[in-house]
Amino acid sequence: MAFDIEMIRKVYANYGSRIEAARTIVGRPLTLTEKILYAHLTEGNATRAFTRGKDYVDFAPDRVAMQDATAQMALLQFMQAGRKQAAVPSTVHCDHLIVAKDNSKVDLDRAVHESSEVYDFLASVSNKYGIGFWKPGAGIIHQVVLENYAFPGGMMIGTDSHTVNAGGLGMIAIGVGGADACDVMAGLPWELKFPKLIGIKLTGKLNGWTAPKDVILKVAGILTVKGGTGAVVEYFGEGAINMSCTGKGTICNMGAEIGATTSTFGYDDSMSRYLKSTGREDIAAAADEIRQHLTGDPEVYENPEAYFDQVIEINLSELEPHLNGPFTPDLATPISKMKEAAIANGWPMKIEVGLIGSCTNSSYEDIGRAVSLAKQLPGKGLKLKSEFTITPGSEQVRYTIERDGFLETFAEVGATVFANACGPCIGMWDRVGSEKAEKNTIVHSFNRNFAKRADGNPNTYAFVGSPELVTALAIAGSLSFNPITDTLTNDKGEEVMLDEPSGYELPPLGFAVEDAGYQAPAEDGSAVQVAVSPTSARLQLLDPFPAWEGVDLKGLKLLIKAKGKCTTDHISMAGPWLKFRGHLDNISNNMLIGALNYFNEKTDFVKNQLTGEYGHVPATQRAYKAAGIGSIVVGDENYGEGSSREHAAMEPRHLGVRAVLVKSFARIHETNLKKQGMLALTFADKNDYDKIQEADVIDIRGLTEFEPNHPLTISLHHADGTTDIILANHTYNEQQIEWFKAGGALNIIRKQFA
Ligand code: MIC
Ligand code: SF4
Repeated sequence: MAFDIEMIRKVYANYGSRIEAARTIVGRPLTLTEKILYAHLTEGNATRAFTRGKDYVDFAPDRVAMQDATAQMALLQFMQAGRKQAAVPSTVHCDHLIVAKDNSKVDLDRAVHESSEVYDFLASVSNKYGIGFWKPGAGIIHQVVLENYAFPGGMMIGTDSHTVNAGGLGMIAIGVGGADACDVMAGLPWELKFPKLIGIKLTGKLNGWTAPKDVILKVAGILTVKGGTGAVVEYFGEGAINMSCTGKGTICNMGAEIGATTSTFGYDDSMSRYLKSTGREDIAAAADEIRQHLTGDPEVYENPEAYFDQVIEINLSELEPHLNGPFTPDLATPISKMKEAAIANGWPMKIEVGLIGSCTNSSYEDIGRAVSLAKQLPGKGLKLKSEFTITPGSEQVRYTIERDGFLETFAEVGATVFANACGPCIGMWDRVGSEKAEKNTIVHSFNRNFAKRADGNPNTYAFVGSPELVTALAIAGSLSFNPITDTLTNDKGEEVMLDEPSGYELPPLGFAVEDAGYQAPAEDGSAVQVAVSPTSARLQLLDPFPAWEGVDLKGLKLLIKAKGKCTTDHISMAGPWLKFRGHLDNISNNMLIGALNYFNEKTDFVKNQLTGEYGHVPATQRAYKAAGIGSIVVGDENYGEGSSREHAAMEPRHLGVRAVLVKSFARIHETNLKKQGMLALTFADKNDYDKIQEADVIDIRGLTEFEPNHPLTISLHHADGTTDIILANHTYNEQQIEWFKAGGALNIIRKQFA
């Protein structure tokens, strides 16, 4: 039986009437996205139609998911909210803290030993507050959620940007910062600007070497890393119906890489098959009963231009396999053009490592198709030319692929199987020799490939592709290989071709698992003690941030003017820093160390305006803090792109940065800044970015009249005695202005429950 089936039945019982009310109010047929959103209004039945891209709306999500690296901060905040139990079904997943080095068993044992303090903390908080706990080794949050918790038509939030993966099972699933999760677990509404809608019509059918991954790689190429900002992407058409549920998950997962709020697909037979094969016949039956509500209205899909803000059409029958990268997930190259592109750009042709798995691509189908290639090696007289690794997404998948002989085949060709965890995808990869910072190429089936992400080496060129393409490339060992047209020379000197990959959508013998790694919480957790040692290096209870002092902010120093791409990986790096995710002061020592200083093109090297000397960003900021001086961070386009980690907002807050002024923001990061009581501002005129000088002293005016839709005024006092006055826009609504005034949203919740 499915988890929380009663909750799901309750959601479905109201579905028809909620959608009817919405259709009447909106006065036209509805997209799936609108149906799910209107069915989850805090107020119940819709009483007004919302304007996309404009209205802030209160929603009541059905559930919350958190992974260990973000759950620590989310739960430290939740512990202050004064609730006895999480108000909605919630789960914690231990997946981010396991370093991939030797093999799954050794790596897992090491992690359990090294991170026991954090795991014990998460387990006891979960136990106390009625939260389901998935132990280290159980799998990656999004795979475990897809297998156990996602349900068509549901709405969830999760403290990880790839929460959107659950769109593969027809949910609206959205990545948020821990403070948002804290609100929902505290029973408060969750606020989101009503999204714009991008419709993607899929025609035809995937075939040969092309995989679901190629759909999103192509979409990323079209829309770029910013193109989905503020929008939900809804896929439809016969191509969607022809695709597996887990393939849909892959597409939705990587929707995070185009900045989309989330992506989703209408309920269909592939979802029903997946639900049944993962032991959730009850959900499939319940969904079948309200099937028409769990997909967009037929009029919408017949005439999408009239209902979506933007429509893209992709013919799957003609789609080519793609490789995206390096350094950004939207640089899309069809495999037939890769050789040319690599030569033209000087990308290292030789592939050192191929890595498959991750939350994006570790379904039975993915691994099965990859194994179908590995199986060909002995018969064709071929060997892997690159190293090859597999990170299964969950213990259920791992157990099943072991039973079905896949792992044995991988072992025979010399592949390494890492633990069921994020591993190399999040820089938890102890890669031999990476400290030498040699220029080299890797290919993987993960979703992100920002500089330094996988192994900390800025000279690793990482390309993203489907598991089957990554496997073929690891066999060939070269970026120039196109498996559709090219031959490989075997051990007898013959030219051979790889046969097209093939595999089952779902395990013919069904999924199996011995210990999935789940730990249910106590019925009544009130007696459970949660201990945080005051001397711990990894956990630190939170002190409330101070409230706004009630006056304009004057005399702020420019901390850094970041140039170009500044993702959350640049602002709060992962990898070795993940171990401090529960200790705000310690993790603050990584603040912005990856951002490029506009004035000297160096990372982690900024001018301390008090001494005139150059130094590390965190140390410089600590000096300002010690002197009681606020500061400001300036950034470029899509600042804070990437992850949901609120550390990227809490660290500057903790160290005394007052405002972040950029050309544009990524959605989750902007909200995270607001939640933590920071000023998140954008240049009214993007050219004003050029007016910011290295030794500027900055005032922010208009805060005493801070109100929605009114820009603030910024004075830039330059070192030469001149001043520029510019305007800064913001998207704060009344509620968010209250967060700013209170010094952070949590200060308000604390009072409510005090
Ligand atoms: C990521 O893929 O970058 C992460 C690590 O999963 C993050 C969350 C985090 O930083 O903990 C994400 O995508 O939100
Ligand atoms: Fe983990 Fe990578 Fe997925 Fe993030 S994208 S949840 S780090 S596997």
